[in-house]
Amino acid sequence: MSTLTYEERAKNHASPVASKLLTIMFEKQTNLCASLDVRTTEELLRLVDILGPYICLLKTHVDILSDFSMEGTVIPLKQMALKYNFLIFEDRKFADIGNTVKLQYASGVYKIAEWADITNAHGITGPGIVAGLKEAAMEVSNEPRGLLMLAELSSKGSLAHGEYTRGTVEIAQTDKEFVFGFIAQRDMGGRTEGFDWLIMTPGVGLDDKGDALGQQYRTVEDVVSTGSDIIIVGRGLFAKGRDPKVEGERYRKAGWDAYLKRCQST
Ligand code: S5P
Repeated sequence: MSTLTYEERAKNHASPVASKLLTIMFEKQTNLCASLDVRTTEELLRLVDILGPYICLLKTHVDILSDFSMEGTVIPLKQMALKYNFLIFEDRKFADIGNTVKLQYASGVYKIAEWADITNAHGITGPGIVAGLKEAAMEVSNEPRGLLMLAELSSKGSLAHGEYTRGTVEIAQTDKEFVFGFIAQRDMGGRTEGFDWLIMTPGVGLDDKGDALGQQYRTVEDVVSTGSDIIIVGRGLFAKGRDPKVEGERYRKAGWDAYLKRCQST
């Protein structure tokens, strides 16, 4: 795992999106990504306005919104991203052949490539998925775009381990500029071969062990000490009875303290 500072990593990263993100992280002193799975744009924007100061990244699932539109959802989200200085990650989990994901990423109702700095994909279909998404990114956007591969999952009984995870890492190696990291539970290596992958880890919660549908939570300290660079927190921030402002600062501080501890361990 990397024991370099986010600032050091930002300077040398092969991916412009990763550099931008690492810069935000050290400037704002946060490695917290808020995952806001809510049903309306109003609720999404309300939470982003509270959590904005504490996050480096906002993770969305725009297909959950009942009222998605470019005007009503994307434009205000982009304004908030500028105001609070964070990037946007649409957690689309692409999983089809290259030609199909290219169309899904650029077109349809959501036009993800037009506005999301980051998206992600499964390795199940092979390296064509990276090539297809990259083509869409280059055709649609003048802004840098970045891709994360799903190497491991947080849910109970996940099939993404062992050979599957290793195969996904090999797919990630096919494009050093576009693929800059993984959704994973631990470090994925690669540093000796010149890769500085960012590890983003969901399934993080300080108060619960999991949910009734297979989600499993680990603590902030646990995931950062095994190689996570960015903690992805959803219901821990905004579930019923929780104050997102209080939890935003609590998770930001826990993530940052765990990161400082890791940097000092060398
Ligand atoms: O392995 C995974 C990968 C992802 S991207 N496990 C996950 O839970 N996720 C996503 O992280 C999931 O889709 C959800 O948006 C978020 C976790 O939400 P929480 O409320 O359980 O923290």
